[in-house]
Order: sequence, then structure tokens, then C-alpha cells
Amino acid sequence: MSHFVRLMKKKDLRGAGYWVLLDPDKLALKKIKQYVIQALEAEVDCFLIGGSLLHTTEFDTFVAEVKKHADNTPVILFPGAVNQISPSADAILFLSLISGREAQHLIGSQVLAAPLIHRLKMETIATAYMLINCGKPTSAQIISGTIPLPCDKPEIVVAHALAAQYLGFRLIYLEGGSGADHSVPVNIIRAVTGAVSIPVIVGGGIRSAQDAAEKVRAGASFIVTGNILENNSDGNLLKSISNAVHSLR
Ligand code: 1GP
Repeated sequence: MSHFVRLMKKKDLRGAGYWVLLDPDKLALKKIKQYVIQALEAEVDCFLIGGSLLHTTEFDTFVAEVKKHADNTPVILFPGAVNQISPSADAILFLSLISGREAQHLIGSQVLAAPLIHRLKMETIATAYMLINCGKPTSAQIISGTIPLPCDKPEIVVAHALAAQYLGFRLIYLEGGSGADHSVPVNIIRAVTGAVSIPVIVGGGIRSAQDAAEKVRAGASFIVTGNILENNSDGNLLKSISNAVHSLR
């Protein structure tokens, strides 16, 4: 069974999925075991690995270390660039930044990555990635050189989401940006999930169980958090978000 199917089955079972993003630039390698165990104790459904930049020379080691401690929880690449591919991962979100009009992020990087992914026989999950303006300029926006979609124009976001579905993407990712002032507004999520039938991931700026729960109630299939892992050493916040995500619908 593919990892995509496993994630979908788990989501159907638990109401929604809770995914945790591990950014190799933000998390020290020697603390990975502790972070992964904390996340597993919170019963997260998937580990994403990636970031807008890559300062570390130890990307492969980082992914292998996560995989070593992740038990059966999938470890999936969420690459900010072509240099974030590792054979240790279970699968890759094969992203296209469809909120922008910049050819390199729509198709250029994907062409560069494809032969390596083919050689690794890695599972790909075609994901339409959309940046939504959630307050302040984010790393993803600056590094990609693209303008995020306005958060007060749901019809524009819906048009992009529909185009993604018609193009055959398997997932839509609504990204507020790591550390965003506020998370993607629920009216945007409701509008998108009301229009498309493919699952929607929401991430960026989610810092409370209540916020995560609202996203799921609005129709999000998967919730992603990143920053809170390194900022909450006791893991209680992770647990409360996980409970909220898994106890709805
Ligand atoms: C993943 O960018 C997010 O979509 C992570 O955002 O670090 O704000 O949780 P945070």
C-alpha cells in the first residue's frame, strides 16, 4: 500500500491527520530523537521534512535520523528546493507552487528533481502548493519570489484550487508560511474544501488546539505545525493539537 493511501486511510479513521514539520535548519541533529519521540507520544500521523533554505550539509543524515526513530509513521519530504531529496524518506510531496507565476517553481525544479526521484524509486504525491498572505512576508514568499494569494479573496484561492484538481493534483496545500502572524482564515478553507473533492492540507501559524480544530471543522483534511515543536519542550501543546485534530468531524 502506498504511503498516500495509508495517510488517507488514517485520516478517514481519525477524522483528520496531524502532520509535524521538521526543518533541518531549525532543529539540531542531536535533538532529533527527542523531538520525534515527543511527536510520536502526541500520536502525530506523519513527519514532513523540509524548509525554504538549507544551511546544513547534513540533510541526508537528518532524514535518516528521523526515519530511525519514527517507527511506522511515514517520513515525507516537503522540499523547498531540489537539494532536499534523500533516499531515507518514504515519499515526497511533489510540489508545484501554483499560487505564483514563476516557471522555475511551477515546473523547472520538478524537471531537475525527476530523474533522481525515478532512480530512487521514491513515491511521489503531486501537491498543489499555494501561498496565502497571512500577515507578514514569509521565507517561502521571499525565496520563491512570488506574491501570495490575498486572504480576503476566497474566490481567487478557489479558482486556483479548482485548476489544481482539474490538472490532477492529489493534494492541495494552503500555506500561511512558517511563523505567520495568523493562520489561513477559515472562510478560505471552507470555500476551497466546499469546491474541490481532493484533500486539503493547512499549515503556517497554527499555534493552538482551538485554531487547529477550527481548520478541521472548516474542512481541512490535514493540519501541519512546525515551530511549536522546538518552542514547547514539554510536548503538551502537540498533544492538545493532536487531540483536537483527531476528535472532530
Ligand atoms: C508548514 O509552514 C508551516 O506549512 C509550518 O508553519 O512553523 O508556523 O507552524 P509553523
